[in-house]
This record gives sequence, C-alpha cells and structure tokens, in this order.
Amino acid sequence: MKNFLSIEDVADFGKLLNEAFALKEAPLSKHALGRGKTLGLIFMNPSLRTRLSTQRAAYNLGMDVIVMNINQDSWQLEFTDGSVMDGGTTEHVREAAAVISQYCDIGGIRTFAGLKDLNADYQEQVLMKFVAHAQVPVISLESATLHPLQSLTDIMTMRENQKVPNPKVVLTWAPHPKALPQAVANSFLQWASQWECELILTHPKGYELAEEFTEGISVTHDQDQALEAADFVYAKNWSSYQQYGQILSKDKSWTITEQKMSLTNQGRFMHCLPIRRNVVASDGVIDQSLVIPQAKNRLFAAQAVLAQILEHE
Ligand code: AN0
Ligand code: CP
Repeated sequence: MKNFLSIEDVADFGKLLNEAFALKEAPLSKHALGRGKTLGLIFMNPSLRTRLSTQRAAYNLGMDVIVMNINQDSWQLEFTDGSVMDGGTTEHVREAAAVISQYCDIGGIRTFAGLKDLNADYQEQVLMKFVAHAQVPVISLESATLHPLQSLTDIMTMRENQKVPNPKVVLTWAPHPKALPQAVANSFLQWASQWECELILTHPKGYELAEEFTEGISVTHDQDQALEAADFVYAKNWSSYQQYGQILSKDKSWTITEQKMSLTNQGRFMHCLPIRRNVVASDGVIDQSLVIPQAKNRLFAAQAVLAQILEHE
C-alpha cells in the first residue's frame, strides 16, 4: 500500500481485515517493523480517537510519532496555487508538506470538509494538495469526503459481532445541532458495499448523499421500515449534500431510542463517536451499544494500515 486515502488504495480487503484481526490477537507481533521510522500526524481539526489510536498503533509497530495541530501550533497554511500571500496565511502547503516529509517516513492528515464549496470538498482539494507535495506515503485521518480508518474499523466490528451471514446493516441519519460532513456516511457506504451484508440507507428527504456513494444501495425515507429486523444500526448525522452544508432538519423522531431498537433483530447500535447523547441516540441505546469495542478497533485498523505501508504491500 502506498497511500491510504480510500478503499481504492486497498489491494486486498480480506487480507487487510485479516491483518487487523491478527494484530488484535498479538499487537506487538510486528514491533520490529517500524523501528527507526517516524509517523507524522497533522490535525487541521479536533480529534480524540484518531489522534490517540493512530499514535498507539504506531508505537505498537515500534515507530516514533510526532503530532502537530495546524492553525494552533503551526503557521496558517495556504492551499491555493499562485495566491498572493499578503493575507492571513503564512506558509504554503508546497513547502509545509515537503518539509514535514523530511522529518517523517509516513504522514497522516485530518482535514474536514469546509461545507461551503461542494466542488472544493468533493475534489478533496486540501488532501490532494498535501499528497501532491508530500514525499512520503500519506494516510487519511478523515478528509472532506471520506474516513477510511473509521470504515475499516466499522467492518471489523460488524464481522466480530455478526450472528448471521449477510447481516442486515442500516445506515441511518440522526439529528445533530451542528452542520457535519458527509465523510463518515460516504465512507461507510463505500466499505460496507464491498462486504457481505444487506445494506440499507435511511434519511429524511433532502439528505440524499452523493450518487457516487449510493449507486445500487437501497434507500428509504421511512426509518422504522429500515430498522425492521436489522442486525446492525449505524447512526450518523450529516448535513445536506444538495443544499450543501445546510441543516434541513433537527427532527427528534429520527433519534435512535430503545423503542426504535426494538424494531430490529436484537440489532447492535454503532456510531463512530463523538456522539451527542439523547440527540443522536438515547442514553440507554448508547450504553448497550458497540461504540466502545468499535473505538478499540480503531487501534488495530490503524496498525494494519501502517503495517502494510511499512511492508510496501
Ligand atoms: C466529525 C464528523 O462528523 O465528520 C468527526 C467524526 C469522526 N464529527 C463531529 O464533528 C462531531
Ligand atoms: N471517530 C473518530 O474519528 O473520532 P475522533 O474525531 O475523535 O478522532
């Protein structure tokens, strides 16, 4: 693996999953692999899980890690080529990415959607500029449109907890007070559609995701119908794609409650975290859910990806 920006960078999905499970069994089994190598993590947005799990994953592989928060600890970066930098930005990504590459063997970057300019976000302008000017492999720590480390984790967690072959998996929109990116939902669809499951997407009208991610996937606006006999319920808020970045609804009837979960086949609730309690899902649902084992799996997903990059597979 060279970069890890989406599922398209994965040559063999089954092999990557097996690697993640093998590392979960024996986290230090490849401790010699990363000796003398450094991972550099760049955060343009907040993070708890990605920051900590990716660091710990690198340590388990014997790597050193350096972390930087852009916009707080670093200079304000410019991403537009040819811009006259007499405003707020101090350093261009051309130099920044190249310089970071002098200090690291693998780079990671988190860069959320701005949710103002659909084309800029869906062309992944910030991520791709960073990749273009980096001289080392790059992993996405959540980009404008995708969150592949999360999705690999999600598939691991479903595989470990599935009670039947071809489980019914529901990705449901849920309310949230802030406008959030579509990245987790897009990425979940992209990975789950390459896994053996019956995948259903449910959201209120106006929350249609980009066609490139929903092609061939069943969609319903009736959440209760979608939840019927579900084995896994994956909730996530996202802002509108068509009315880009807008909040069109805060409808509390989409909150996942115990009553909603009773429609399922003793289904397990999942969420990438952080979750707003009693907005996205009720306390009772979260407390009975897979969210903590899911977060634990972030460690082994990151470790598997780093190992494959270190092994140049
Ligand atoms: C982010 C999002 O929705 O993309 C990160 C999720 C991992 N969530 C929030 O900003 C609350
Ligand atoms: N799920 C996830 O990526 O969490 P963080 O935003 O805390 O990293």
